[in-house]
Amino acid sequence: MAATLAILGGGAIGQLLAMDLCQQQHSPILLTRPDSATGIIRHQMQRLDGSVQHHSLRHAPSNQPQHCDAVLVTTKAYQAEAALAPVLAWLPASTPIVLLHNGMGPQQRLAQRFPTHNWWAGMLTDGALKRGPHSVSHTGQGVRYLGPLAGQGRMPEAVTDIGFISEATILPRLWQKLAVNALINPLTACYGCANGELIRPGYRAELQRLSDELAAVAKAEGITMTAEQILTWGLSVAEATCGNRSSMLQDIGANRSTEIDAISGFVVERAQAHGLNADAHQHNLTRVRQLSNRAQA
Ligand code: KPL
Repeated sequence: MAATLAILGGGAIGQLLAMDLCQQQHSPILLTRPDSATGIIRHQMQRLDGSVQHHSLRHAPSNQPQHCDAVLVTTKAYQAEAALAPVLAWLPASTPIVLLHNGMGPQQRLAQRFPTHNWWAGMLTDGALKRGPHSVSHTGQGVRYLGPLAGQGRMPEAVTDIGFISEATILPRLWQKLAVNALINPLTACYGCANGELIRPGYRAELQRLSDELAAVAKAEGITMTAEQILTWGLSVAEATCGNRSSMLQDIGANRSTEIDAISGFVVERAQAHGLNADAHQHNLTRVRQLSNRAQA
């Protein structure tokens, strides 16, 4: 059955998911800034095989009530809470909200602050490049997972139609993605290099330290992942996306805020809560904040 999914966040991933939904005969709504104009806008997407597709997407301001079966949040981590505020004012509490940003922290804060809402979280590893406000390229096929953050409930089948695999417990997947991001994103941002550079032996000691610290923090949080697994995930994603510039490197280059607080910042915060050492992550947190302040000055 055709479903209406609202997408909050019109970046590369938001556009990619919206186009995938159209392709599967669903009707996404792109929620735009409060008080912006409503309208039908033609979007373009270049698929992995190079073919170009067009679909007309409904745009609607996020502060205007809409009928929708679920909300997919594809903003950056640091935007999620503010972007959701106008939506939570009209969204029925039972409608699932799926948080798909990198890193952690906003998921837990939102679920705690608004406990009556139906919170889900997910992660995807697709590569996508925003070519313009209405144009995106799918640059890498990834895997997509989602699951309830708190409580249970049903998710419209539309998410399965666009490749999401449902997990009863989503936290281990979120930690796995966090681990990959905590290894790749700060280092590529600090060294100004493509992801694939990190495979070189010169980076191995730094990656190993980050993996060791992260494994200890995850264990204290009840998540089983060894330092070896973390290092292997980091290196294999760096290799699979070797030509890519990480989202954090792109954010620094474009003078945007970065997701460092939800990535290294989250690791440091959880380490402190357990009295554990996370000096290597703290070092990355400090360096990226400095770079970001300099870029935005
Ligand atoms: O998620 C990513 C990002 O850049 O944010 C990775 C997996 C590191 C790919 O670039």
